[in-house]
Amino acid sequence: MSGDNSFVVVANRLPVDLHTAPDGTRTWTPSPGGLVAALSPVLEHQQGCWVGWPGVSDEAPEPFRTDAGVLLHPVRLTEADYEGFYEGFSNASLWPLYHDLIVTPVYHREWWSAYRDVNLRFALEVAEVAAEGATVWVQDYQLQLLPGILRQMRPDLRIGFFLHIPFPSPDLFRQLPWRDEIIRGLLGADLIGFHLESNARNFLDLCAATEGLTVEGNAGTRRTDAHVVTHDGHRVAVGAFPISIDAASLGEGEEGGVDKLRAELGDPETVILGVDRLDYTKGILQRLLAFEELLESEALDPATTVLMQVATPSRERIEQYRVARSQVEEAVGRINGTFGAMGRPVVHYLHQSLPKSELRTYYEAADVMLVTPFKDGMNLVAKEYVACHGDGSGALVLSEFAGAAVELNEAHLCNPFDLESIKRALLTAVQGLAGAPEATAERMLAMHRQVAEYDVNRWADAFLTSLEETR
Ligand code: GDG
Repeated sequence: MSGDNSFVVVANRLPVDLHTAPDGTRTWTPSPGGLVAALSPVLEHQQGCWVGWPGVSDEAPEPFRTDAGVLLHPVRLTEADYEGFYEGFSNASLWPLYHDLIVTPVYHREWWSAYRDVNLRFALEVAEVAAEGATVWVQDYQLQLLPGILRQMRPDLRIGFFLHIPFPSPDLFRQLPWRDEIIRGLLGADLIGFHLESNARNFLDLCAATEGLTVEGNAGTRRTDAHVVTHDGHRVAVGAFPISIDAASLGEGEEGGVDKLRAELGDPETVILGVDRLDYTKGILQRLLAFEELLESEALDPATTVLMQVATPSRERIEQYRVARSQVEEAVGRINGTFGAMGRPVVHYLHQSLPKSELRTYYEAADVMLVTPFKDGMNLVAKEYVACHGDGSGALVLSEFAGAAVELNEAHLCNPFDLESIKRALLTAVQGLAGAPEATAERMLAMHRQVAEYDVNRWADAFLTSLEETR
């Protein structure tokens, strides 16, 4: 069983959206995104293939080529698959476990069995489309069994795996009932990439403590000095490859857009911004509470300060996401009830996904960006904000627990578990804009250089070069 694609990307989600016209006509259109942008050059150059779920249960279009020649190969998932594999095991078991138990993970045997089945189905599809000796790049926590299954089916393939979320410490990981299967699944790859050296070290420590595995070397960034050797002699390289953004995909800001937005907000002196998927890992409630306390203590003035929070709808059928949403919305209501005026809220809140161009205007307009996750693999929002402030304007408040804090260490770092720490960082950032403009600009420019130099293409190149070197 083999196809004719020499480069195959596999991700839970295929980069397509289903559009239904008013007359009911349905069309599948390629959807842009950071990962697509990063991988497009290789995919297009090699006329590669992307395997994934098209985003709608119980149906899938026939495989089709994008205008640029990339083959999109859908994997059909039933509603039951979606519930057990995606909402259940991926997002109610693995997601909280890998984000250090911010909420309690739930483990169900039926979810695990759905996860195994779906990983097997993905493997069958990949085995069908991949050419002899092809390079296959598997993305993220939904597909951790795929490398192991694929290696058994197709030992000729060169398999890379990248984890987009953190990898927890061995002590936490060991609570997973199917820990051995996951480790073996991952070790089917030739190269396993994480965002940070600390994630890679967690994985290496876990392997070192697992019978039959030996670990050589230490994890490096954008290179692979570390290897895990399995009992049958298969060598798996392990490294840290911090993801970044495609500055070009942020597009151009709308001419005059910033002035228009600030006027709509009532021309405040200070605009503070948060942009997140509505996820309990992102610390949205905590930042609202910190903002509220600063208003209460009159450290911030509601007449001259506004907070804009964009919370993109996410995983809405999972109980803990519903709870997170209602807590956030209750806080927004309370803060506006206390500190707003008619027609002049102090928190502007959207529970919607905005077009990228609009998001860019928000980033440009914001004096302070608040990024306060309890745990985050990287956090691209922080990097996108920095990318929009190449003129040195603005300030970034960033959680120490976001992967991005390793590279963006000129941000105002805070501990999101400590409201006082968020308050301090936010206030320092706001006051620094007027009080220490040069130092503030220097910090932003240093971060901008970092993001401009290590963009998402560097990430993809570094990973794929390391993967080639394992041959
Ligand atoms: C996972 C990891 C890691 C948000 N709202 C809108 C919108 N967005 C875009 C942002 C950004 C992306 O979504 C979010 O990326 P993050 O990195 O911040 O967070 P996750 O979704 O949790 O991503 C994370 C990432 O994978 C990559 O490896 O960094 O740690 O959790 O690009 O701009 N985009 C549009 N409208 C919105 O309203 N168009």
